[in-house]
Amino acid sequence: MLIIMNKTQRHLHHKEFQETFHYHEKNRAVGESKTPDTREIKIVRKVLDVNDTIAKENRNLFAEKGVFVLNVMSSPGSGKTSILEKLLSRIVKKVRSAVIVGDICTSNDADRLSRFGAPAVQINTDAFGGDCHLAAHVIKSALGNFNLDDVDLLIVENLGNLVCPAEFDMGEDLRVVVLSVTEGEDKPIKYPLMFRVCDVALLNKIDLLPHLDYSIKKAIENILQVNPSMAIFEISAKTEDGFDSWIDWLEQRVKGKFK
Ligand SMILES: Nc1nc2c(ncn2[C@@H]2O[C@H](COP(=O)(O)OP(=O)(O)OP(=O)(O)O)[C@@H](O)[C@H]2O)c(=O)[nH]1
Ligand SMILES: [Mg+2]
Ligand SMILES: [Zn+2]
Repeated sequence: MLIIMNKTQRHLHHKEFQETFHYHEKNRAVGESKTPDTREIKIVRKVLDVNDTIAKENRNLFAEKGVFVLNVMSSPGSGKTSILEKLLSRIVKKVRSAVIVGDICTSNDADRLSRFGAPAVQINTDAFGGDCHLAAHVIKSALGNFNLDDVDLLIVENLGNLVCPAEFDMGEDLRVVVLSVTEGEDKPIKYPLMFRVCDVALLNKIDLLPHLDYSIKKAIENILQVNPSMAIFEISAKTEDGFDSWIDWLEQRVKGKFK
């Protein structure tokens, strides 16, 4: 049997949603929106509208300060931190970088990334309900840890999750999705929103291909079916295969913003 959840059910795990939900419940007692469906859709819209407003403020601030912002997303363990370690090791001397990492618990990833000399801030969402994504207001409050005048590239590693991080704009310039070859070729068509909103897909862990029944060709077809304009790089964070091409491409994008 196939059960399709509605949009409201999908958002029930978000703390912001629940707060807004209670607020509306109170209003309903004094005669606001009546039908459950209408009310629920309105609430979801409101959460995302508030986020978009803060994302716009973040984006204006980044433009004013000359900061290029990357939002790196994937399912848990696809290799986001490993890729960022290799990226930072190559660019940190020429591009003034800073890092924000989101996880439910632990500072493992910020510890790994701070070894390269760029300031790194770990956000743990456990303290505010275990949220499974970073939102614009969280990034805004983390910015107080940096002097943005000294930052050219701000790298955000989102929580490991292929679903709701795709819905929350943070004011970034570029969205990166990492898909490792151990996850199966069908993820782009199973989680289409993530692949629709991203600008570049990094097919990671290609060093493992000899051990797997995995078709890179099929994975690329699936990505392009969802997002025909996606830039795609086949890489390995272990061997650094493909890194020259994807970092050249990234540098062009960063330069493009400030031309
Ligand atoms: N063989 C191989 N292993 C990799 C590669 N990239 C990452 N790994 C391994 O995959 C595991 C997860 O890597 P992480 O970089 O921690 O993944 P992540 O996406 O940051 O994980 P979360 O932050 O927990 O979502 C680690 O054991 C890495 O060593 C790769 O290109 N090849
Ligand atoms: Mg990580
Ligand atoms: Zn979430």
